Amino acid sequence: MRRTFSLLIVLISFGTSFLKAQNPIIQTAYTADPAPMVHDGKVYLYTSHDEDNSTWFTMDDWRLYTTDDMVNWTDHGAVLEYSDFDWGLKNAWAPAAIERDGKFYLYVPITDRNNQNGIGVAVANNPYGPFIDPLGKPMVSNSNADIDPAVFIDDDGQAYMFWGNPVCYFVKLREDMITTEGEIQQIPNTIEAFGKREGEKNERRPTTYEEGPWVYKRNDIYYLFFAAGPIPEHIGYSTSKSINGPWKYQGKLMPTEGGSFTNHPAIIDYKGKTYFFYHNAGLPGGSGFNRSVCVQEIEFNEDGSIDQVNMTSGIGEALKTLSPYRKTEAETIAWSEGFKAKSNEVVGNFVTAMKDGAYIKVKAVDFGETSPVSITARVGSVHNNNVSLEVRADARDGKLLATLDVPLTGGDDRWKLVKSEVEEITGVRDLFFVVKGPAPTQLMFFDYWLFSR
Ligand code: FUB
Repeated sequence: MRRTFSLLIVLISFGTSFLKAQNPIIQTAYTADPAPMVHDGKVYLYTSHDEDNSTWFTMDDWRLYTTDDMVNWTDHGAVLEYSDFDWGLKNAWAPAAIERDGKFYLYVPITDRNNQNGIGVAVANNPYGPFIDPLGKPMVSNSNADIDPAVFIDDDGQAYMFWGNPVCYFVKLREDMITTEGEIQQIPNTIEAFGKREGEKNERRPTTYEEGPWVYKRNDIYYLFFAAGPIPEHIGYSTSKSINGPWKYQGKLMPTEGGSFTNHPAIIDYKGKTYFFYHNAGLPGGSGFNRSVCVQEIEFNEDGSIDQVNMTSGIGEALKTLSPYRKTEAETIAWSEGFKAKSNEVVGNFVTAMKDGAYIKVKAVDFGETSPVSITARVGSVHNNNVSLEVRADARDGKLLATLDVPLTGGDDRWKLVKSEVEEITGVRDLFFVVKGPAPTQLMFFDYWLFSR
C-alpha cells in the first residue's frame, strides 16, 4: 500500500514537472555553452551548437536566441560560423558576447588552419549581426589552452577577457575591444583559488578548475564561476575583492547532473532577478555531444555566498505577457516537441514539424477583454492534403480555437498565408499550435502567426 502511494506521488510529481517544463529552453536544435548578454531591455543568448547526432564536438556555428520574458525564446539562427574567419579550420566552441559604445563583440574559440587553438573576435553594429572579423587573425593565440572566453567590463570601464582549459588566463582589452593590453596573466592554479580536485591524482589538474570561466560582479565582490572537474563536470565558484585576485574557492554551485559530461556556467542580472544558465543532455537524443542550454533563477545569501542548486524544470512564470495582435515568429517558443529550426533566404528563420502531433507552446499570451475574430499564419507543406495546424488554448488538448488547413506549397521556399475564424478567447492564456497529419517527416513549415480583432 505504502509502495503504491509512493509510486503515485512520483508519477504525480513527474507529471506536474513535465507539464511545467521550461528546461532545456531551446528544443529545436542542440545548444551548449550559454553566453547571455543583457542589452536594452532584452536578453541576447548566444550559444554554441552541437550538430544533430554528434559523436564528438561537431560544432560549426554560433546561434542567437532572444527573450524579454524569460520563457518565450525567439530563434535568430546562426549569427556567426567558424568559416567566417579566413583562418578558421573547425571547432566553433564556447562564445562570449558584450556590447561597448554601440558595437557588439563576439569572442570565439576556433582551431586554426595550423591546428592551433586561438580566440577570435567578431564585431557587428547590432546584436543580430552580421559579425565580421576585423583582425583577420586570432586576437589571442597563446597556447592550446585557448578556449572558453568570458568578457567583463569593470565599473571603471576597463575590459578583461578570461579563458582557458586546464588553467585560467586573463588579459586586459583595450577600449577598441579587439586588441589586448599588457601581458597575459594566469590565475595561480592553487587549492586556495580553485579547491582541491577529488578523485585520482592529476598532475596537470591539481584543482577543480577545468574550463568555462564566467566573471560577474555584485556588491564589490568579483565572482569567477567555472566548469569544474573531475569529469563529469560540476559548476564551482571563487570570489575575490579585486579582478586581479587573489581568488578564494567558495565551493560547488551545481553538482554533476543532467547527463552531459561537460557543463558551462553564465550568470546575468535581468529585471531585478539573477539568472544562472548552464547546459545538460536534457532533450530527447541528448548526450555529452548533443547538449541543451537551461536557465533558472538563483539567489545570493547576505554574505555574498550562494547555496548549491540542482537543475530544475526552469522558470514557470513569464516576466511579461505577449501580444497576439502583433506578428509573432513561429520560432518564438516556450516549449515544443517534434519541431526543428530551419532557415533560408526566402523567409529567414522558421520551424519544420517533424511528426504528427508536433506542437509549440507560447506562454502568457494576452488576448485582452475582447476576443479576436481570426488568426492568420504563414505555412507550407510538401504533402498534398490532410495536414492541419490546430490552435488551442491552455493545453495540447485544450479548447480548440481554430484549425488551419496547411496547403501543398511544394517546399520551404514557397509559402502561403492561411486564415481562419477563431472561437471566443480572452485573458492571458498559453497558446498551443498542434500539427495533425500523415506520418512523414517535414510535415509542414511554419513561419509566423497573428491574431486579428
Ligand atoms: O562546447 C565545446 C566545449 O565543451 C566547451 O568549450 C567547453 O566549455 C565544454 O562545454
